[in-house]
Amino acid sequence: MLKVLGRVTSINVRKVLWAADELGLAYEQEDWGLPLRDPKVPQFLALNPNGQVPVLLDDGFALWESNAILIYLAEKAGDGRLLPQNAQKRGLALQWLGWQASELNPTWGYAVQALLRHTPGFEDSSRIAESLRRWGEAMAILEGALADGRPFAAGQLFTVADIALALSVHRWVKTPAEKPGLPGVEAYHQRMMARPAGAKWMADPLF
Ligand SMILES: N[C@@H](CCC(=O)N[C@@H](CS)C(=O)NCC(=O)O)C(=O)O
Repeated sequence: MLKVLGRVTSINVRKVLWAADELGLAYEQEDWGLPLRDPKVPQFLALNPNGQVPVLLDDGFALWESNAILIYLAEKAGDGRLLPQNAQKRGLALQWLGWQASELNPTWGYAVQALLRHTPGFEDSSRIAESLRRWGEAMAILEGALADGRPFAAGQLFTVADIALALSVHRWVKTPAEKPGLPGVEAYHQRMMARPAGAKWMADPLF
């Protein structure tokens, strides 16, 4: 059986669990990651030298990097679900999957630590404002894409990109701050929440 190593409070771990649920795959989840279980120990570093979660174990095969795991699961069991075979549709799904990690994800760090996690040391109001400004600019790009009425990031098919984006959007929705209204993004969040696996992995207190 598949094993997912990582704590469910991690957005990157929940990406993998959501994908496995969408595909109906059986798996075991094992808590790793601070503060539950330090991944920077030899046993874990042998699986992922970065000492980060998630790691997927599949019959002796170990894979890290959440987006690579999403693609692996879709390739292994999707049969067209989660990752289209058509080159252009697949390209768009991978575009948004990459955009979430490289463009959107780096914007929210300070604001999330300050406003959502209340982490000591994250009280600088100018840095909170700067993080929110950059996050809002990135979210406006997603709003612009959804403005044409498409149900999913890459078009008409729910893909791995939607899993990564929906978890990010959920974090945006849950962050208490003055934020620009993004009606397309809010409707998208509702659509993702309406999926059983979405409701499961975006349920309170997960954000
Ligand atoms: N690029 C990596 C990032 C993984 C990552 O940043 N994981 C965080 C949790 S979201 C982590 O392992 N933090 C250390 C810990 O939990 O102990 C991926 O997408 O898998």
